[in-house]
Amino acid sequence: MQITDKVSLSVQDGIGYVTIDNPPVNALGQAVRQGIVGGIQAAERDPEVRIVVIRAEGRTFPAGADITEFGKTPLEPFLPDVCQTIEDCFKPVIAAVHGTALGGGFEIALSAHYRIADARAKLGLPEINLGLLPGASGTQRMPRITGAAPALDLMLTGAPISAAKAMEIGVIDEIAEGELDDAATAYARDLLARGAPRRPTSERAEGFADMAAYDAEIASRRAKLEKTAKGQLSPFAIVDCVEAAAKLPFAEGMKKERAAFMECLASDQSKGMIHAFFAERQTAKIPEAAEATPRPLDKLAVIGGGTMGAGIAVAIMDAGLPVVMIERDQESLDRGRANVEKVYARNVAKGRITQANMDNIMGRYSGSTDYGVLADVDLVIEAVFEEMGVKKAVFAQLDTAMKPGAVIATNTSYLDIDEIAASISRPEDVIGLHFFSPANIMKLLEIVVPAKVTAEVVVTAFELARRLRKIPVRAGVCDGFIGNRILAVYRTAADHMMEDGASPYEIDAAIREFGYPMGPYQVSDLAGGDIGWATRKRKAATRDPNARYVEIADRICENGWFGQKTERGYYIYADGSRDGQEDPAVLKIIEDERARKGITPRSFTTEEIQNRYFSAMVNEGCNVLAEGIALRPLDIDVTLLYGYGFPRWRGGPMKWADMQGLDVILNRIREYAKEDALFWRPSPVLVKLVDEGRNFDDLNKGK
Ligand code: 3H9
Repeated sequence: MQITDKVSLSVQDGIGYVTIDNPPVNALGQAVRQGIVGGIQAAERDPEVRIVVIRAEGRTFPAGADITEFGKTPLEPFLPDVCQTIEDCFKPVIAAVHGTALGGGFEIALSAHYRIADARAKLGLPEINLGLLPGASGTQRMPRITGAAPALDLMLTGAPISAAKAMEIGVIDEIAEGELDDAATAYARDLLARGAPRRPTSERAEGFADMAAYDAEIASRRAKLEKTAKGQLSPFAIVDCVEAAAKLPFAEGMKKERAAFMECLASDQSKGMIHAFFAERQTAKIPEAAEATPRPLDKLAVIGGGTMGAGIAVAIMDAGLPVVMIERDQESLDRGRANVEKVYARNVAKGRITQANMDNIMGRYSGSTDYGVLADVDLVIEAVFEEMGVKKAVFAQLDTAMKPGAVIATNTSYLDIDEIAASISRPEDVIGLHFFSPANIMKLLEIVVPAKVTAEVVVTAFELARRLRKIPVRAGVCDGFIGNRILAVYRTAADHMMEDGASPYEIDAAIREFGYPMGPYQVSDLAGGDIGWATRKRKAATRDPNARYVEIADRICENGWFGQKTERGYYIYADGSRDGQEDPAVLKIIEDERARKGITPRSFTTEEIQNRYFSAMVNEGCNVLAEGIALRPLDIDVTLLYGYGFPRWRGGPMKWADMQGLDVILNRIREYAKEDALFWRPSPVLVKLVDEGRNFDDLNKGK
């Protein structure tokens, strides 16, 4: 019997099967919620039904509430009420779980009286990743079964657990041997034969057996969050709700959970994170996808075994693909292999993989100093020294060595890829693959699309990103592409503030306070100041003579203070420590520079530092859009989120700007322009959007 177009009820041998069918992930939209309630009620009415099984078609048990409904007027029945209907069913209810039972899906299962899972199922409460908390009884029902620690582990990390782990902590009663549907039917028959009663989770209390341990867990999590999640709403709300589960009657706890959920849902934090969730899936949607299919990607190669080349090789091997590393001589090749082995050896030392795993993975590695071995390679990534002449020399050799149709990629972060492509006979096969260091860890991959490349090569690069489990962003050719180009501008805004009176330590603190793990001067010390110094020297001749140029960084580098690797940069790193201390000598350099330029220092509030820094970021983001370097504002958001540490709970700079109001940002920029009209030129895109009363979200939606 069809209950709604997404849910049906069928009855066989006394068992009522309520089946959810809402591809792709059985999200719990209105028609599903209404269907579950209708299905349970119909099963209650049907005298033939003695026990109910809730199951799902397709690849998964519901993966949660329908996130696309968030922000719209909520439609009844609400999910907590659906869960209550399941629990209140006067016939026993079993949830049969497969795939990824996440969020509301797991809460549906927790509201059933019994739970059986496919052995490969994953269960989790990832709402925290959306700035939310489990809002359909998860914070109240789960701790009643497991106590505080396992419940908080799930809710605060958002990471799913295996069926076996779920069984260990008591939230799954049976793991299916063989087919889940058959096992669920057998389990239902067994419960009927045993006369097993309903077992409402809201009446269970084994999780509260040791209240001293429960309270201690709550206190310790709260203390930890003070250090790790300051300023964020949902982690603290989760702990409050789990505490309430043990302190308040169930119905009261549910009210608290609902209120906290609605508060989080209304916050900018969840709007930012929900934006990020969809944005990171949107970036793979590119115009070329409609016109081409990827080329084969069976054998890959990397040119260069330095930090970047080795990291890329590891990323490839981690994806289960073979890689060939090319270096110019045996000594460099040995060093390259050692760089790769170092990554895995550390994983072995930390117990993340076994030595046997490492040996197995290293079986996918081969190295050579002879470009001839590249004859059967499908895609090569050049990761040699960042210098046009060096790159062109490598590309000339690749042109000779690679088979026709091979993709030839460069990992350059700044150089003109059109120029590199034009230097060989097949520019249509050349593309930029800009990895971020460490390349095997960082999720972002800027795919830089030069003028002559074919659509087929572009989609092949996106397919590579998918296989490497990277988040790809399509970028156009310009100095620094999306990320580094925008970085150069907001770093300059920071340097201006430093020269005008803010210390690098105040600036770093303000940016950390915004939610970044590190401030810009800490990042510079980590990356090495010499790299930026070399770039500045390279560009000195072409710099606009009217543009303000801050020389503080050059003075610091002239002392050989390049950051952590020299134990001194903007900070002092005593005895190789990574915790930098403020350096009076740096403050003196800054003071001298101000005096030399006749600048009387003034003070900056945290808010002003943040406003200037992020206004510069957003304005350059608009320029990047205007030139077609980024397809949509969301591509900029994803770049800054995954490559540059922008806090996810703020959604990315463009989403943040939308939430601030674009008119507010534009007014700030116009105000700053009174001091420096050249640097603070409002981007025409920003002006146009404000004039037309539109925002970046409209651009994302193609409006
Ligand atoms: C919640 O449950 C709140 C409750 O506690 C309380 C409520 C009152 N809704 O990721 P994929 C789309 S909060 C709507 O590419 P995969 C996704 O956008 C929710 N749409 O597949 C994509 O669309 P498109 C808690 C959703 O196999 C398509 O499905 N749950 C939802 O790589 C395929 O997705 C979560 O946070 C959704 N819930 O990964 C889980 N989920 O094709 C969120 C997915 O148009 N989901 N879509 O781009 C996931 O983590 C992954 O999607 C999943 C599958 C692991 C399930």
